[in-house]
Amino acid sequence: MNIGIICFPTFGGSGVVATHLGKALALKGHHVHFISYEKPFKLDDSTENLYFHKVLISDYALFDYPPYEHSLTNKIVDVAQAEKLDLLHVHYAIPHASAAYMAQQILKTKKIKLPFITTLHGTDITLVGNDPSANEVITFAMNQSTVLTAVSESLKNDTYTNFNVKKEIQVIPNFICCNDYLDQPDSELSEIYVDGDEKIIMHVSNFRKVKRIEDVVKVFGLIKQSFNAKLLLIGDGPERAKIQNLCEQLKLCDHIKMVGKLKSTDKILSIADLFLLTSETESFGLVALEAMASRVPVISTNSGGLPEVNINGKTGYLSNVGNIEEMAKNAISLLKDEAMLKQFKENSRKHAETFDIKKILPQYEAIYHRFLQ
Ligand code: GMT
Repeated sequence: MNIGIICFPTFGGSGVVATHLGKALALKGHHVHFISYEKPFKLDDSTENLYFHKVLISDYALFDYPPYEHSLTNKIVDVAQAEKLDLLHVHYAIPHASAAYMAQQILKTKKIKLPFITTLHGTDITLVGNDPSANEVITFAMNQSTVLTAVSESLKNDTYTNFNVKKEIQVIPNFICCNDYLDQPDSELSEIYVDGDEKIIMHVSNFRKVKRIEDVVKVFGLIKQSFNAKLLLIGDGPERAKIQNLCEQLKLCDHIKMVGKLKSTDKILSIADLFLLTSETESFGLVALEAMASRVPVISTNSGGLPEVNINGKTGYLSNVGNIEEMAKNAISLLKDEAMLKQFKENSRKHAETFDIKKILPQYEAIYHRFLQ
């Protein structure tokens, strides 16, 4: 099949999922065409059957805001004709679903059919899409999608609650390739980061407000009172300066390492003892799943789709948003009990395996085949 994939190329779960999906499809012999304004950061040059088409954005003095959706639509139409696309799979509804719809209508005038599947990822529904400035367009585009999927039951319910969506939403969860994650802590990284008997607490995100990283720092501060521990903060984003200030205020700077953005986290996750995810809302929490695949239990909030990923009392613990004391208490009791920690590590890996790409890919392929029929 010739498949077009639209996604954001930047650091973020939706782009990661889209890229891994594209790579897996290419390995199965499909021709996969990524369309975006930059090459997705996880896409390497060397894979057969994978192509990247860059959206060129018009830059003219009249535009304070260059019309990206317009340029994207044009690119979809071009690629669909040149590469004879059978279907389009758009990740993150804004502005990808409405661009896909517009491209579909243009192609229709040329007697070309282009079905499109829209995968909802989270903030396109819970934050950005829910804004009055976006609601009408996104609702229309979701209803016009040939197939609509969401990455968790929670996101599906949020979509029906917040939008007048008539279309059936199929839940296809995020996935990981379990083989990519290590069995044992990476010894080189342990040498760099772990000092003696230190416990490693980890957080990975794009440092946006929704992640509540100040809670990560505060939970760590409480853990630090019971253990020799270090917090590794991986990623970067708008909240970074605020976090730095808080570390200084709490006199934790010597114990917190801002590692910055990493292209891949599979190795560094292996050296963590616990993973913290304190988000206000999280449609799924792909990073939590990645931690679990690395045998790292997760202390998280219970918001959005997190309870579908992190099983309370088995792979980690869930708490209400902002309940720093409870999160710290759970982390400390888990770190104190070696046997229980070992059991949680095993449970985490086992549960992560239920989200392996081998189980999830066929669900997308089944949809694609339905299109062709
Ligand atoms: O978390 C982010 O800010 C990035 C965002 C994205 O669109 O890349 O992540 C969302 O999609 C991921 C992949 O489906 C989910 O695992 C994340 O939970 C979701 N983020 C939120 O809902 C906040």
